[in-house]
Amino acid sequence: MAVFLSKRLLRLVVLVGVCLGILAVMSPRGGDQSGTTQSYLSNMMPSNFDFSGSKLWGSQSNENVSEEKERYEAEKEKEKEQAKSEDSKESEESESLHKLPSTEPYDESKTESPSSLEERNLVWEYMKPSYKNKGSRPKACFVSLVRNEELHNMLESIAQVEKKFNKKFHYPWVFMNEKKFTDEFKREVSQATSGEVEFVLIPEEYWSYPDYIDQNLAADERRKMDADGVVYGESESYRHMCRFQSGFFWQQEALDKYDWYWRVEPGIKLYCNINYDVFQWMQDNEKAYGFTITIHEYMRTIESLWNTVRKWWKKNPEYIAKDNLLEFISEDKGESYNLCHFWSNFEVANLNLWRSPAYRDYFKYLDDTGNFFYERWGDAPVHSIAASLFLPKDSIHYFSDIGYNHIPYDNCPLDKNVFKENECECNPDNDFTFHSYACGVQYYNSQGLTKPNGWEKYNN
Ligand SMILES: Nc1nc2c(ncn2[C@@H]2O[C@H](COP(=O)(O)OP(=O)(O)OP(=O)(O)O)[C@@H](O)[C@H]2O)c(=O)[nH]1
Ligand SMILES: [Mg+2]
Repeated sequence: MAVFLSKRLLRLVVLVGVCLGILAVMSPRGGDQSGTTQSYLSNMMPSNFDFSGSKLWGSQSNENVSEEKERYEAEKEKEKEQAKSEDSKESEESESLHKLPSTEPYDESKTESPSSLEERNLVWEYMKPSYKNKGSRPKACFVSLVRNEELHNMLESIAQVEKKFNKKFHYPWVFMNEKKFTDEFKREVSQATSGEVEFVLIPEEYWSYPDYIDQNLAADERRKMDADGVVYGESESYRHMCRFQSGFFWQQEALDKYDWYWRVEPGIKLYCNINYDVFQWMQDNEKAYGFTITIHEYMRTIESLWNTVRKWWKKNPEYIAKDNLLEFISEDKGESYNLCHFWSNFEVANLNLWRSPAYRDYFKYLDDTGNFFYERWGDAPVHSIAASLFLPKDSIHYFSDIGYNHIPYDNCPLDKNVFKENECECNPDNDFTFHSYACGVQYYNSQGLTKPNGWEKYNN
């Protein structure tokens, strides 16, 4: 019994000892127990827990709470610093020879939640419904972003388009402007067109600075670009225009009823008759983007564009088409941008390309950098990179048969039969396609097309 009692006593002593030990370990460095308990608990709380407003700490003195708040703030600062250094590591990585994700097609059998599957559908899947209209008249229009002062040049363009094409097809025309069109403008263009016309006053939200733009910084950068002699380097409106053409023209309500658009700028020329319905041909042959002229961009205007695209690409590999046209825009498998793009003053394209979740996400990602304003990103490289990455390459089409001029370059058919049949009024010697400043060579190579005989003589 005594042995039994003393054993129990011993166990009790050990137990008490252990408890005291634990208490000793937990005892406050500065003798403030409550503070320690709080800090112990704070390790278990989510780091964004708001200590100040919490009932949990209701019994704490204000001093303890503010001490803990300080510690919390310090931790938050540390986290921010870490996140920053991770970000810069990431951008270093993307600048280095880091492999981009493969261009394997998106695996639809992947078990994803329906909503994310929907959002991440391939661009082609998104565009598919518009091709169900095959064989019927396409829902199509001309689109011109234009200023009132450009009325005369706009009338010249309309006359060209009507004479060479639209007098046979009567497609409607949508004119857009961030300022109200004058009555004179409306009257004159309405008389000049053979289809319906619509005038869009662009809402301010699409033609103004987003609140995250540092306008002083933007002005500084414009001054620098101007000093460097960059075309439109100083222009604020040019930047709004490029951003609008990249991300917003296709969002204007007036275009909701259409699947197709043909962009026409003031002062362009069409050199040849176009005897077929270009929209119908695009639709019925499952094309998505058509162009006439390719060209290199000025590096100075898009210095950070490619790195931004690469970062987006890494985050969204599902959107990249397997049989894309990357080779047109990059000669080292995406490591760098070769500055090639489709000259966007002429575009015949499916609006659903820009409406797709992929393009919306891509545009937002680009726009969030502010570099439409701090640099001078053009809608031509922005569109061309997207089309080259998102579309199957056989849905991109070069209209070698459409004689076209936007000062100072010509697309003039080199094929003698096409030239004759369509009564072209241009000089093939001036054709820009295979000029070294153009990107016809890169385009033909990337599409696996045979270049016309004698193309080399243009390659100066
Ligand atoms: N409403 C409006 N349209 C504009 C403005 N700036 C340009 N545009 C239009 O946007 C399109 C592209 O502008 P352009 O000035 O031709 O740009 P660009 O083709 O790069 O340059 P250029 O070689 O000078 O023709 C044209 O259709 C212009 O009419 C603007 O401030 N307001
Ligand atoms: Mg122009």
